[in-house]
Amino acid sequence: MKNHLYKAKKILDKNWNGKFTVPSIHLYPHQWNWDSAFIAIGYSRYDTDRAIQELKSLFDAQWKNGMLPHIVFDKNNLGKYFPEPDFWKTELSKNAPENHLTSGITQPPIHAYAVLKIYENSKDKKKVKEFLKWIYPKLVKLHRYLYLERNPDDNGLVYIIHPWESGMDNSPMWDPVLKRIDLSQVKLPDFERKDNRIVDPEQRPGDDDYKRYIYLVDIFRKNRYEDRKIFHECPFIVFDPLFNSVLAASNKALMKIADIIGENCRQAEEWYLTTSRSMRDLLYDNNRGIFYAYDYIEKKQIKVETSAGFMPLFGGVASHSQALKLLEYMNSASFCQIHEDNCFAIPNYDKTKKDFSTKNYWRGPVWININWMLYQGLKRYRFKQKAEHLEKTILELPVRFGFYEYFDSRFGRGYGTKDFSWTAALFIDLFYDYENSKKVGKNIGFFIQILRNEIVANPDGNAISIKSPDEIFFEFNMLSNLIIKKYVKNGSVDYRGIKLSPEYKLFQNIAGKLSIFDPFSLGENEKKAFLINLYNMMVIDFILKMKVKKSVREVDGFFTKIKYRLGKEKLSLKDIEQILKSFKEKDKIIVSLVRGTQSSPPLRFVSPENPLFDINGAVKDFVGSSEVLIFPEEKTVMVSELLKWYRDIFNDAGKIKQFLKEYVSDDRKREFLEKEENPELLYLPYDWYLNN
Ligand code: 9WN
Repeated sequence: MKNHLYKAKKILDKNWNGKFTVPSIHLYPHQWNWDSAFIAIGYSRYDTDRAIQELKSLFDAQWKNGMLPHIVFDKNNLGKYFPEPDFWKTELSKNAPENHLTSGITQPPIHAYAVLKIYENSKDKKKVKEFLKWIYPKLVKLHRYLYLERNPDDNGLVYIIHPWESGMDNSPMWDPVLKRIDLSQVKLPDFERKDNRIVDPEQRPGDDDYKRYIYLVDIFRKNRYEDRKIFHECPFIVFDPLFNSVLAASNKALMKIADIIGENCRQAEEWYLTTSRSMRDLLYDNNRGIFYAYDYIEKKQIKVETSAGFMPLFGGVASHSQALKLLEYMNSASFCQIHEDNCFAIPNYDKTKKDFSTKNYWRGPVWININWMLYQGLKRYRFKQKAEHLEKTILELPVRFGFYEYFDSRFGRGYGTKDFSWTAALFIDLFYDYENSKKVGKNIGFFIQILRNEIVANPDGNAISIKSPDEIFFEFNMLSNLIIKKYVKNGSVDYRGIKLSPEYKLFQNIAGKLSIFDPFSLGENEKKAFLINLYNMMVIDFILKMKVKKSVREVDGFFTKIKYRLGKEKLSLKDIEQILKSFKEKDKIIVSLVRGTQSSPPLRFVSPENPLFDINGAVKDFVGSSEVLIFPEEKTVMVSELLKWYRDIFNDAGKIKQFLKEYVSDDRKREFLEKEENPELLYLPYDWYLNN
């Protein structure tokens, strides 16, 4: 993947014109508003100066009333795009900037969010602080403009006046509103599209949509871009869940920026609270489990389900119960279920709708920026498994198919323009994220406890009277199952919750009795399940007893020096692993063990009745996670370093191929594993961070 990081940076270099980065040289040869914010996030990982310059150029063209235009035109590059300044005629507005040519509408205000990222990712905080001081008043001015001019009910819901303002131009969400615009009696200004000469028209918005886009711009021009007048005349006045979620996320970021430079952040906090409250109240539909756009003219929700409806996760707007419903709907056949065949991240529209299209622009394909925001949202709400799955697919798409503008939601193929800037930039961002998370634990930055002598972690439990082996077995299973059910959500373990729980107290008592229990007297299935559960529960117990904060690596000897008395023996995690390696499913078992790390599969209880079912489930999760990346086009398989440690089991690429084949859900990948004799095998670094 390093090679692709290089390619992504090269794309940004190619699209950089010395002042800003165009989204694409051919199709979009000017500066775009939210594109530049995503691009700056990518730069912030390796070139702070460029990231800053990108946003400085954009904000130089901010309107006098605070509006940030959706396009800033490159005067040296006119004539290649439509509509350009001759059509927008923004000079009609008293608010347009003097030294820049711009469009007259805006886009989702993700800039404060991007600015904070630049600060967080920078090495020279002092220098970036200067930039924060420069841009902070401009960000406030932008948000103030939205809350003053676009907030008709004063409830924090901000409206957009054009589909281009949503960034999701021909989203099916806008159909009901656009359809109401009757053009039969209207004399439209002359115009000529350029986009569908560069890109296959099948992948672009239709002419009916374009006519309406132009009709709306004509209204704005006639009203000299005066918001109050446009509000009364424009047939498209809509509360967009994406726009408002992005605004909420940016308000949160603005609060942090204010804090860093010593400004008062009360206003941003108030904006954040009112917008999110109103979104929860007015845009959410509990039956469907999604947020809808709201048609302000008809005063009703627009019941069309698109990825914008999940954006309240990104904005931190959704309540806990709403977030769970969003996850449920997002992770279903309507969008993309983990392990679903032929599923390439979250498409832009519900796949089960009859007008869903795998290739038409915002009517079904997969977009990297949208998936990147959903990934951030899933992480924010700690939906670990889904977040990981998404991270992996986002990274995979450009590697497999190229850095395209959008991707076919069924076959992954790239559409729109090639070498698209935000695809490259957000790939870079995720790549660094991914690499950094894998480095944790290798870097001995935290306190290390070196265990010289062995520790027995299950001293004799006198608190309970002697129990029979049967009772011990029963209670051990019951308590392990209960703890996992109660304190593991989406693969994350709530260690603090376990520590304080009555179940953990009881578990320790029963663990103290394991010295009178002989696991070797159990039947084959029961023994297998017991030893796996024991391993996983010992990991939890050791983490708590050793007061591990970030990683089991804080304890040198975690796997070898801490032991449980079991029957007549004292066994460490390594010893138990050794016993487990004697089972014929040793390959699956090794992969399914939960070592208290981010690279482990989500913790589950293995049932003594049918252990293989749960073991298979864990392996499937592992193969579906970012621990395994398969690139048929590049004839490459990347797997967790874990498999390298167990070379005695996974001795070569052939064995690994064989192993993965059974669990891969994507047809193309399975086919590749079946056919390819010699795939290149690369190992991914192990993520030692705690799975909490
Ligand atoms: C109109 C630049 C922009 C993105 C938008 C995307 C597309 C423009 C177009 O390209 O819109 O603004 O001509 O289709 O829809 O999100 O910012 O990449």
